[in-house]
Amino acid sequence: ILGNVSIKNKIYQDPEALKAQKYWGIAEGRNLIVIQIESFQDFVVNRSYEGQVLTPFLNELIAGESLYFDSYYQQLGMGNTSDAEFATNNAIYPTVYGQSYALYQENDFRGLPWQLRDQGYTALAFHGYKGDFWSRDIAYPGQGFERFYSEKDFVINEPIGFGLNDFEFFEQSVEILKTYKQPFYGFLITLSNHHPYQLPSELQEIELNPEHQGTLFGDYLQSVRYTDNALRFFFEKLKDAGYYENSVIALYGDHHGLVITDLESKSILEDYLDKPYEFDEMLHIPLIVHTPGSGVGETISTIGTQVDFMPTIMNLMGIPNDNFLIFGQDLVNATEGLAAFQAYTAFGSFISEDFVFEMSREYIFNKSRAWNRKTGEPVDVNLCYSQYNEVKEEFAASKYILDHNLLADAKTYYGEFASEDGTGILGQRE
Ligand code: GP9
Repeated sequence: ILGNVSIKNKIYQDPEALKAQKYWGIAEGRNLIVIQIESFQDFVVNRSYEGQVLTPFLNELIAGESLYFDSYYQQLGMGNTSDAEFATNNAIYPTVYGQSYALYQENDFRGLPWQLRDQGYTALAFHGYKGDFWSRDIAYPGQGFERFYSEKDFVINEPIGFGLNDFEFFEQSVEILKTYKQPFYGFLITLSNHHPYQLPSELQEIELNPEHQGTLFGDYLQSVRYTDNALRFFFEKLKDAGYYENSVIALYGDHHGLVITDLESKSILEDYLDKPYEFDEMLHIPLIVHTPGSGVGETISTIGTQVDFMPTIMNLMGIPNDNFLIFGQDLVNATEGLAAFQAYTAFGSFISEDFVFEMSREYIFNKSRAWNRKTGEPVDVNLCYSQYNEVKEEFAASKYILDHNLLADAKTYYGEFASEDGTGILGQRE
């Protein structure tokens, strides 16, 4: 039973009204290249360490023709990196009752790869690790990817950490893209910036203070800079291949890299950031959408998570969404957002425009904490009670939809059960 759960921002989008939306179609007809960057947190963006810029390339990108979503958060269940992919491509929450790719491999999806295929795109996934890791190989056909290039398809030169290094990954991926006609959707998942961030010393560029040498924090900064360099290299390769001008390129972090339960990292980060390092900063990731030649550059601070990616990119690409059950919203045109979490903090914790609410680990509401998002001042948790309940209902509705495989026939389903007032509140269904 979905009950009175409102599935936000979907359904019956009037094509004329869509065209009036801000930035509608600025990337229409272009290739879509999405880079999911391993363990990439937002705090490194536009920041220096001892006078050394950590992400010079991303900073340049943000200062140019890019939308930078600076209040964007990860959306994971039990599937970690694979859940970041799942939420991003489907605008639905992954579950905490297993790994969504494996659990729902038989489901019918209507996510971004399918939507773009309907527009004549070829949808391709790239990742330089074992194809069966996180059940990607069995999940991707259902997700809509027509071909998955995994470890066995790459030449593993000079591996770092898990395997293929980001430079090789990008270079070889561009060569593979060249074998396809445009337009394509290339979904690329990087690997080098993976815990424990062990970069060969000759590739380390950041001069660390002695107290940060040999720490996870110090290693993370080195590794982040390496990945930033690799991204610059990738963009050069895209230009060489003639794809750059005709592409919209989105980049985001999949999830946290330094956890608050690692007390050494937490302590160093609190010094470095000059504020408490809590779950809200840990789960904070960047999203950058670069549209060369569009003349559009802006920082958008509406709160969102990876479930908001698909509606956001579809607005930019000028594609009406026919996936009737989505949980995200277009962050360009939304006036208010929400980031609600299931994992890496207590289930039901959230960040609203006003508050940060952290459910207690014992799931006792009165023991939970809340603070003002802007000032950090404590606030009465009771102010968060109704929103906490709404968040739990949203997660339950998302799980119901996945458990009952309702995504693909949602159009019919909506037509049959939608409220007549067009609010998108679904009726009862046994
Ligand atoms: C493995 C890579 C890392 O293929 O995506 O996954 P993670 O360990 O970060 O979940």
